[in-house]
Amino acid sequence: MKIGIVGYPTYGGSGVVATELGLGLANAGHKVHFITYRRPARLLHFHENVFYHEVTNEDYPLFEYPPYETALASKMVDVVKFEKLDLLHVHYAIPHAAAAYMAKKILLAEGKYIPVITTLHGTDITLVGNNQAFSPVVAFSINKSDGVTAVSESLRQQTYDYFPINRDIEVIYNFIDLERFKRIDKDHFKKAIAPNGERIIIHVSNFRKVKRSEDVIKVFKRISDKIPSKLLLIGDGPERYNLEALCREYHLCDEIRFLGKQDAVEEILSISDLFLMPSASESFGLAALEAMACGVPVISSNVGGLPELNIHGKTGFLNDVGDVEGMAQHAIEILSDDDKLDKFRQEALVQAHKFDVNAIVPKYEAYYLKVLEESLYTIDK
Ligand code: GMT
Repeated sequence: MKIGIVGYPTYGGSGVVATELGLGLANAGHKVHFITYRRPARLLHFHENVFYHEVTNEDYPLFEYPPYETALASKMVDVVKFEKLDLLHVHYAIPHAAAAYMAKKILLAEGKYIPVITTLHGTDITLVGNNQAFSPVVAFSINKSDGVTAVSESLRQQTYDYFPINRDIEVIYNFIDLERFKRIDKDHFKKAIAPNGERIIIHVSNFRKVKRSEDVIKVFKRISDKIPSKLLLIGDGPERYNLEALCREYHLCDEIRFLGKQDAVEEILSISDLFLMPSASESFGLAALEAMACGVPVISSNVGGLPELNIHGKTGFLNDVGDVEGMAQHAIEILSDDDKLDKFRQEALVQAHKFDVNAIVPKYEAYYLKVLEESLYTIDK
């Protein structure tokens, strides 16, 4: 198949999933054309089946907001037409699904039907998408897609709850490359971070409000009152100043290290004992899955798709959003007992293996074939 993949090229979860899926499809022999405004962060090496088309936007003094959707739709038309794509798969509804609908209509006027599949990732439905500023377009473009997938059962249900949706949504869970995300020996690194054998706690996010990264520091304070430990914060974002201020307020600057954006996250996860994800909303929690694949148990909130990933009392624990006391107690329970920690590590690994990229990419391939077959009978949607 020749597949166009559209998404955000950033470190955000939806961009990572779009890129890893494209690479998985390319490894399976498909020709994959990425259509984005920048080279996707995880697209690092040459691959004979991978192509990249940059969306270049035009500025003009009249434009306070350069019209990205128009440039994107035009690029999609161009790539579909000249690369003879079989389908377009867009990740994150805003604005990709609406731009794809526009491209589809233009191509149809020229006699070419291009099926569009939209994958919903989370905030495109929950935080941003259901805002009145976007919701009519989001609902319309979901209904007009040829296929729609959601990354968890919870996100699928939320989509029906928030929007007037009159079509099926397929759940295809996010996935992980277990060749890359596995526990590797980084003992020298561990000694540098925790020279006295302290426990290492980790949080990876884009430090936006929705991640409640402040709760990470509050939970860590309670842990470090009881157990010698270090906290590693990976990523960057708008809350970083507040987080730094909280570290200073708690006199924990020596125990907490901000490592910024990192590419080799698996190396840092490999020296970690516990992952914290206290998010206010999380459709799936890809960062938690990456931790579990490296044998790191997870303490998370019980929102969205997290209970589908993190099994309470097995791979970690789930607490209500904002329950820093409860999260700290659960963290201490795991961290104060080597045998227990080991058990949770093993369960985290077992659970991560259920989301193996090699099992999930074929689900997308099967879904593509189903949508392509159905689109044979579709004249105009
Ligand atoms: O919240 C993020 O980290 C970024 C965001 C995105 O769309 O880039 O992540 C969403 O999609 C990820 C991949 O499907 C999910 O693993 C995250 O749970 C989801 N984030 C939220 O729902 C807040």
